Amino acid sequence: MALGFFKSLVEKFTGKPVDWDEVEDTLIRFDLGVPMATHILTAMRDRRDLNAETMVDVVRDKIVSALPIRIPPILPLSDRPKVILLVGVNGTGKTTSAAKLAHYFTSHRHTALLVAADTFRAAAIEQLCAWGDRLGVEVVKGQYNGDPAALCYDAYASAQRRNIQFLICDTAGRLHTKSNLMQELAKVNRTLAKHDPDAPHEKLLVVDATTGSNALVQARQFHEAIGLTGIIVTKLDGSGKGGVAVAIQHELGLPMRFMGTGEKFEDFAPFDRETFVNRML
Ligand SMILES: Nc1nc2c(ncn2[C@@H]2O[C@H](COP(=O)(O)OP(=O)(O)O)[C@@H](O)[C@H]2O)c(=O)[nH]1
Ligand SMILES: [Mg+2]
Repeated sequence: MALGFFKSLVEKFTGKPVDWDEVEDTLIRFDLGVPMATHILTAMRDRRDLNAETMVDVVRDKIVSALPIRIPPILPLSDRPKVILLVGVNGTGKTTSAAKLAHYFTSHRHTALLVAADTFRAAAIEQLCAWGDRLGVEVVKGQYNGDPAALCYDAYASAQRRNIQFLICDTAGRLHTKSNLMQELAKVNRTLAKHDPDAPHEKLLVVDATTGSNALVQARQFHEAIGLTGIIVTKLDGSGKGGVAVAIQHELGLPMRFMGTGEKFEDFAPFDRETFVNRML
């Protein structure tokens, strides 16, 4: 059964010949990326029994097989904090996702500490502190305009001293094209690595599903600059279907760790292939 996004296409082609241009346009609007869209089109052309319904089956099959069945959960380390760094461009949902992650871990009986390492905007520090109050999770904050690397370094020491399992660092939004800001992130990483050579253990790019294929460009550049370990896709409750996450997985091999589906802290879940694909189609 075709749902939502693909429904109009199915209605259009039921009992009619396939308009390949229209199919291609629809696939492009999925933000799956050109290689993936081409792969799907080829598979469709190879189907002898192609009709509106089998067309959706092909899309589903191809998307499903491009995504991992299951992504291993992020588990705590036994002897030291696990550091999760959230990065991305402005407004994608980093601060909200930091709070959601803290809630996710604490609701799984783990301990977490948030770090307000977006020192660019005073409002960002307040925003994270407000989340911390609401969730009962402590927030380490520094000076407005302070050095985020030094702040993360100190926060790690604090987390380690108190046996906190997860240290979640929010960072300032930055354009992937600004190399000085990318260097600042690299410095945060180097500084954290002085405590633990493997830290940050997770470097997650937060991408907004509504920005479409631009998220793939962001992923390429952040990955090149700091070596990402995965992505969090936000605003899947909006008009974006998150196909770009499939493109990012396909091209860069970066798993989608979590899905954000709203502004509340509970609108957040680990990646689940079925849920994701059903939402998409
Ligand atoms: N609908 C929706 N809104 C979200 C989601 N995640 C974040 N937001 C909203 O997006 C806006 C920017 O989020 P914020 O966390 O401040 O982004 P940041 O600049 O990357 O830190 C805020 O209004 C959030 O409430 C989501 O999954 N769904
Ligand atoms: Mg923020």
